[in-house]
Amino acid sequence: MDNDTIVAVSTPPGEGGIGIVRISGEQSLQLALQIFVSARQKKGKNGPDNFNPEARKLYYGYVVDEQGSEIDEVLLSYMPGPYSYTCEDIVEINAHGGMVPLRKIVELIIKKGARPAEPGEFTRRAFLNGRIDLVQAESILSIIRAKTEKGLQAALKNVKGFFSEEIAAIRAELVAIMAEIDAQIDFPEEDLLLDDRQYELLAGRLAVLQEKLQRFEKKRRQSRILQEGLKTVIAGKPNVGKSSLYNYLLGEERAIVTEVPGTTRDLLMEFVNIKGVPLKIIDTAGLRTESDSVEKIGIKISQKAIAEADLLLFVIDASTGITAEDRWVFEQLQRDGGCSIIIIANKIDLGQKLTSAKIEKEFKCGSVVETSILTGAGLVELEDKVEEIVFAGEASAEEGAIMLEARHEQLLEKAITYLEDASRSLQGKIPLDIISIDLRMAQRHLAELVGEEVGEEVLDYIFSRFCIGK
Ligand SMILES: Nc1nc2c(ncn2[C@@H]2O[C@H](COP(=O)(O)OP(=O)(O)OP(=O)(O)O)[C@@H](O)[C@H]2O)c(=O)[nH]1
Ligand SMILES: [Mg+2]
Repeated sequence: MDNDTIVAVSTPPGEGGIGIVRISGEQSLQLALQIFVSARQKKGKNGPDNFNPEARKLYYGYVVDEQGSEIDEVLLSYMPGPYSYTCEDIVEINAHGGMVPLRKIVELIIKKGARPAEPGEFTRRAFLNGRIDLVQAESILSIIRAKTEKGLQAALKNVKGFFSEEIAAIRAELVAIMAEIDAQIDFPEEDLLLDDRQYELLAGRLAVLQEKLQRFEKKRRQSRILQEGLKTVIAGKPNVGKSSLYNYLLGEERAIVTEVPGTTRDLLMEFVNIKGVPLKIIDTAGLRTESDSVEKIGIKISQKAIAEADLLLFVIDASTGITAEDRWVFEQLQRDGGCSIIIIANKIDLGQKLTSAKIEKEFKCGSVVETSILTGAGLVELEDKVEEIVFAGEASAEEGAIMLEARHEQLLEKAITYLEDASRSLQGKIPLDIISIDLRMAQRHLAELVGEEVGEEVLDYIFSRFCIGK
């Protein structure tokens, strides 16, 4: 039932300095007091029945089981609704961090009458009780999962309601336009019918809304990168320094580097943080046509990774010049839709047969950086380029980024399509009641975005991705 009192460990599993048990619901204080003895009570300074915690204060004491033995030394706080995370009465018990005492405390509370919380249920209650909307709830998940400072800032902005407010403003304008159109439909007297200029004005207002929504939609790529990491594949013929570059970006000797061509055979993958951008960085086997059977398998796997990359780091040897093998590798990197390529002319310390201009002329694609992993030349420039590509032409994450999930993108897309249909109908002077239907649909999708018209299944899906205790 939805108004049950629920309980869970809200800190991550494993050992920690402290762990927190959270209880939410009408009975939370009453249940907690059945297992808590304050230090003052213990010393006999207060009778056992008259401990009554004030809101938002910390009380030092002990959790005791039915036999009266102490389970843990704890701090208890009470946050009465509606001024709490869930808008319900919440009690939090800060205990020592081990899983055993924490589990024991949860068990005791359950015995007294609470039920274990489901994943995301605390946040779900915050949503159902109207404290946050759905976008904010989802952003809490993004905060939990943020891999970098930039991702965190973007998610935090959503939680504070930035994105929701923008959507609310767009909806308000949409509702105003709908009201004007409905007035026309309801009272179609001669003098109320729209003239050309009014049609144009309305179309203009719709175009502004469309543009605003499209700007959000574009942020999806950035969000995905901040959430999942930019899939970055280092590719090139054997022995050009791919694994050396991988190790440099990771800051540790993770991949084997030798002067033997064909050293790397397996795919190696790690997350790194380059200027606040999370990269899921992948080192691959050098690509070549002549190879033994083990290497052939490695090459196959490399090709698959290349096909799925967001960013390709194509490494060539600047000291020897572009070879037929490089050209063959470059062909492997080409594909429909394209993705970003940075060409890395490495080993410049050995003398340069190649200039950036020559490389650009040859490949006519991507930007070129000259590096020496041995001396460190050009590596800062490379990091700058990566950042530039991720935030190409857009404001950097600090001001610009917001977190958009696939669900948001789909709804934004649908709302935009309905607005486009409405604009087209306005221009074609199609009867107003048809335009009105499109606008209503657009508005409905925006309502679903913030969770106003959303089904149980969608909620189940969203909150199931949370951990228990959040
Ligand atoms: N002089 C010089 N040598 C380098 C540079 N970068 C890498 N090397 C050397 O080139 C050799 C090959 O480097 P790796 O990083 O193993 O090359 P790879 O592209 O991963 O090679 P495979 O895994 O065989 O495809 C090693 O001996 C490295 O020390 C550089 O900038 N300058
Ligand atoms: Mg290698």
